This record gives sequence, structure tokens and C-alpha cells, in this order.
Amino acid sequence: MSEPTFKPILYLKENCPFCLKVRLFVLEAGMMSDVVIRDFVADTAEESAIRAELSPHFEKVSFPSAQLEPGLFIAESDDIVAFLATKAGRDPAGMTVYRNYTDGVFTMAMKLWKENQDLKKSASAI
Ligand SMILES: N[C@@H](CCC(=O)N[C@@H](CS)C(=O)NCC(=O)O)C(=O)O
Repeated sequence: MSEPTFKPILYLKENCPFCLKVRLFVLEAGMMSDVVIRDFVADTAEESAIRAELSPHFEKVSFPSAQLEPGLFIAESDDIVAFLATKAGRDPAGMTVYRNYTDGVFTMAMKLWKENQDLKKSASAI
């Protein structure tokens, strides 16, 4: 039986680009009071506690993670946004700040990360 007072719990790591995607969606959709945000900084006792809390629910813990409904754990930023968007009746494609981030800085960061990986790979093969 689902609890009527349950709010989705979002586990967000500071400075994580995928977590910022979820955070921007929540802010722009005006959903801050509809979710519980568990923020943490990398390499802190809080991170260890959150990892211990999440590890029974995932093969590998990653961030963002969320408990969207009681017992329903998800760890994929796009799936978390899609769930929250449906709940709020919002279309992320029509949200200016969210779209600016995902199509701009986020896409560029992913491209640079991949280029960096490829460069490291070819450098180590020399
Ligand atoms: N495809 C995932 C990627 C998430 C991801 O790679 N997150 C990084 C943090 S920026 C992570 O969890 N790394 C492993 C870790 O922190 O243990 C998503 O979109 O949610």
C-alpha cells in the first residue's frame, strides 16, 4: 500500500552534472516542496551513510539516485526527470532553464569528457 504522504527522495551529489540536471528540473518545475533532497559533498561521512543506505537497492550505487515511490529506487537522471515530469504534468522539452543546461553546458561537458577519455586511451597506447 502506498503512503499518501510519501515524497520522492532525491540523492544529489554536489558538483555532479547529472545531479544538477535533476535539481534544475525540480527548481524550474516548482517542485521543491514536493520532494525531499538529500544533498551531500563527495568524500564525506554523509556520502558514506547515503551509499550504505542505497547499496541494498542497486548493483552499483551512482548519483543521482532516487526513491520515487516507497521501495521504487531509480538511478538514471533522465528516468528520474521523466517520473517527476509526469507527476507534475510538465514537459521538460518546454522548460527554458532545463533545456539550456541539457542542450548547452551539459552536452558540452559530456563531449569534453568523452574526448578526454579517447585522448587518454590513445596516449596510453603509444
Ligand atoms: N547515466 C547516469 C550517469 C550518472 C553518473 O555517472 N554519475 C556519477 C557522478 S557525476 C557517478 O555516480 N559516479 C560513480 C560514483 O560517484 O560512485 C545518469 O544520467 O544518471
